[in-house]
Amino acid sequence: GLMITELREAIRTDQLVLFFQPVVELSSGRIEGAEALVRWNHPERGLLMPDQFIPLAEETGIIIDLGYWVLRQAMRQLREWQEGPGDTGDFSMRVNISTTELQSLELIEHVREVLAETGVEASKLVIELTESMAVNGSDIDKYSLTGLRRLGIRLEIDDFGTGYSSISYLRNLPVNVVKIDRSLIQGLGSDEKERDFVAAVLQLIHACGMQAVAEGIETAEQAAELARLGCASGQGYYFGRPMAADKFAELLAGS
Ligand code: G
Ligand code: G
Ligand code: MN
Ligand code: NA
Repeated sequence: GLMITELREAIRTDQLVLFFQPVVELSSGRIEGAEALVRWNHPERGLLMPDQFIPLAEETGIIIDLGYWVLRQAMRQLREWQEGPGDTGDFSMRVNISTTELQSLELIEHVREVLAETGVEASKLVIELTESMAVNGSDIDKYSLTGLRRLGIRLEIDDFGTGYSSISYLRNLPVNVVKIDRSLIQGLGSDEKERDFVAAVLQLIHACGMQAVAEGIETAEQAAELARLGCASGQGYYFGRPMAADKFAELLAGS
């Protein structure tokens, strides 16, 4: 269809654009990284959100090229910020990948290539995958996950708490960071039970030797509560919405 042709064209002609949302160290409020989120600047339809084209890209396999574009663009941007003003010493960049990418034999090679090309240290790249992708456990998935870890990049479970979470699987995953889904963060700040629940989730993550990031933080109370509970990092509208690169650079320069 038309949309498929357009999407291929969009990748080739740089109609895609990355937005960046800050990830903050909760104890200090310092910006410690960004999550790259793709948009499509469509010539007629304006700025399209990922849910309007990522599913199509997945179905058609275009996601492989799209993901490669996102990865390269994100690492180029990181390199630029590393060389610019602001404290970017341990600044990291998060990139989302989808099932098809994880199952592609090219993924590891793409990551290796982009790191070599941009000169970004592997430890500054965090790849976000969903719970079901990590748990699924096909041989190729395991191959990709171990291969990525061997390169020295960090792996993060996205949207934790929304999939089927058996407690025991988490321990055995080759994952460094767990991002707690915003549905678990929403009730924080008003309700004692919600706080106890999030505290238990954080304990689970820490008991697995992993780091926690909370997403969907919308209020100062939620940020303070999470810091008190020992959650290392946070993300959400309270700290900043996903924004264009030049806006993000201003934020960084002022930090
Ligand atoms: O950008 P927004 O906040 O609307 O993100 C919506 C969803 O799109 C999120 O679940 C996010 O993981 C996904 N998404 C955003 N950018 C990318 C990308 O570059 N690749 C993949 N596979 N998913 C993305
Ligand atoms: O699935 P993933 O976590 O990659 O998706 C990120 C999505 O979450 C983006 O669409 C982004 O706009 C959205 N998001 C980021 N912060 C907040 C927040 O504080 N509240 C809400 N409701 N959505 C958020
Ligand atoms: Mn994400
Ligand atoms: Na998420």
